[in-house]
Amino acid sequence: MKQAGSLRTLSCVCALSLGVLVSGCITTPPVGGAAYTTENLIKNPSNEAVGDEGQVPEWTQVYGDQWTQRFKDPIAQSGNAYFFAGKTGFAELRQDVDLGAHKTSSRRFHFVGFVRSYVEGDLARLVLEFRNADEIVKTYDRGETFHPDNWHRIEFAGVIPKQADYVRIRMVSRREKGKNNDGYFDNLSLRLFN
Ligand SMILES: [Ca+2]
Ligand SMILES: [Ca+2]
Repeated sequence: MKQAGSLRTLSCVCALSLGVLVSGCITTPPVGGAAYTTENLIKNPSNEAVGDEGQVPEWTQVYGDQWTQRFKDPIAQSGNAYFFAGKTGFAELRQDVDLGAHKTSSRRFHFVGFVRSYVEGDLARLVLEFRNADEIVKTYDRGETFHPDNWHRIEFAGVIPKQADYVRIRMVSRREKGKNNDGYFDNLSLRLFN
């Protein structure tokens, strides 16, 4: 779907299924009357960017070296592709988002991401860590999830800790059966607001 540039980061592909909104459209902060002060701060947030062989643009492979785009079985939550760890037992992909430029203008954050698993039992976990050079100031973590039937929305919101200089976003997947590590991720967003 082609969209004007200014709209693109604040919108996503919406779909109505049986009258129920099933997409991850994120247009307002989870606080009444508030408005976002930033666009999505995560780069390549939906794994639509094509990288060099063995690379996922903007993301660091902490565990596993087969992170890549996956396109079907299941289809993506947003766009054409999503994050897939390949034939690895345990895998982690991470991105650090600098808060420095935004700390004086934004007090709160809103994170949304989608996870899914293959039916055989592999697990997907999304973690948000507010950090500085010395320590992890605050962690948001729902633990390992198993949602084989649909994309499951994980959402965190709160006040940005004063001591935090950046946010580390971690996608962690663990294989339980088969060759592939089938904990999937898609359509991540991190926006700030007051
Ligand atoms: Ca995607
Ligand atoms: Ca598997």
